[in-house]
Amino acid sequence: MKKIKSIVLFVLVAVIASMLAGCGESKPSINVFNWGDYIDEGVLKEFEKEYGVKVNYSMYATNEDLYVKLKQGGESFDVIFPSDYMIERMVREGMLAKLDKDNIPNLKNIDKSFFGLDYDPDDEYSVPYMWGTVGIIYNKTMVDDVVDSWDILWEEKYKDQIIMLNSQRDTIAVALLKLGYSMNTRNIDELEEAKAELIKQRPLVWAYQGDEVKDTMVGGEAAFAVVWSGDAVAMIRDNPDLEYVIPKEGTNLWFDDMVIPANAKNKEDAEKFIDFMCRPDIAAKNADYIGYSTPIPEAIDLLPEDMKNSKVAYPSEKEIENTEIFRDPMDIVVEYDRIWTEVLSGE
Ligand code: N2P
Repeated sequence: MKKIKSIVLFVLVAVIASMLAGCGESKPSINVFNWGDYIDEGVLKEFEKEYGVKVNYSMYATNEDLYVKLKQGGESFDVIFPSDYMIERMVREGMLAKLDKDNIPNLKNIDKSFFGLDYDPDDEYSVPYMWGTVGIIYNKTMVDDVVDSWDILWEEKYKDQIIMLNSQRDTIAVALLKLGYSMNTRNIDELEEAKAELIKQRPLVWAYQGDEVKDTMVGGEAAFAVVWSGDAVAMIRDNPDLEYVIPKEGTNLWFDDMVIPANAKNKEDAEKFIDFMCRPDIAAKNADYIGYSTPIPEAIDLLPEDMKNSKVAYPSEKEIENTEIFRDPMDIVVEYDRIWTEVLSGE
């Protein structure tokens, strides 16, 4: 009798265990691949709770890293966050899926000025996530000069006090702007001149940094850094000695959007996720946490006063008059790769 009881118990435990395992398997999931420091992970938890969809979250550092990872295959992703020029390239190369807008009703919350931009003229593939500018952040206690030009990043006296962005497109653009050229030039001589400027600047540069720049500047370890505006907002919040400037030669105006790769395995839940991120309360929570600028006016209204009124996050039309949006370099992308490798190796 005792033996029968324990057999029954064993079978029962085995059945429950296999049911539980089955539950785990059937829970849907999405693979979300985003820039580092670019989401409030609490928002991911909220999505998982509300939709019963697990989010597998991983991160990259630059558009180029994202592109390479996608091309390598292996892993597949359901939502990624490339910038304008990279979206244009990915569409051209058939790497993205067209969105079913019926599944993204919260698109209506996005300001109309973010639609119809050159990188996705019919808004078929991308949903705006964050936007911003590129500028110079500097520590007012370490700099006496007026900071209003990219030229200051080539001043001998600031040797080892300068941080440049560890991002090929952004850094080559700074040199092009300094020279008075378009950041979208297709002229190889101009690109070569930009390369020479960056190689000339190298001995003055303490490091080429990505997300680490926030700790460097907040900790007062360098006088200047080229940064994305949202990171500037986050840094100024932590160290009021810092100030952000858009140089007079102009700068890059950028847009990072949510898109779905063509080989995504769970497009339906990816669209739910994108829709969730466009809810004003969620977009506000996220933008406040990361410091970046949301394209959703109702979300801006929900932000704390200091953030809502930040000229760094929400510049006036006039302040961004002298800006350019990156375009896909198409065939000359190989020149960008070559130039960047040569700049980093100092050749
Ligand atoms: C956040 C990266 C922001 C990307 N760490 C700017 N395009």
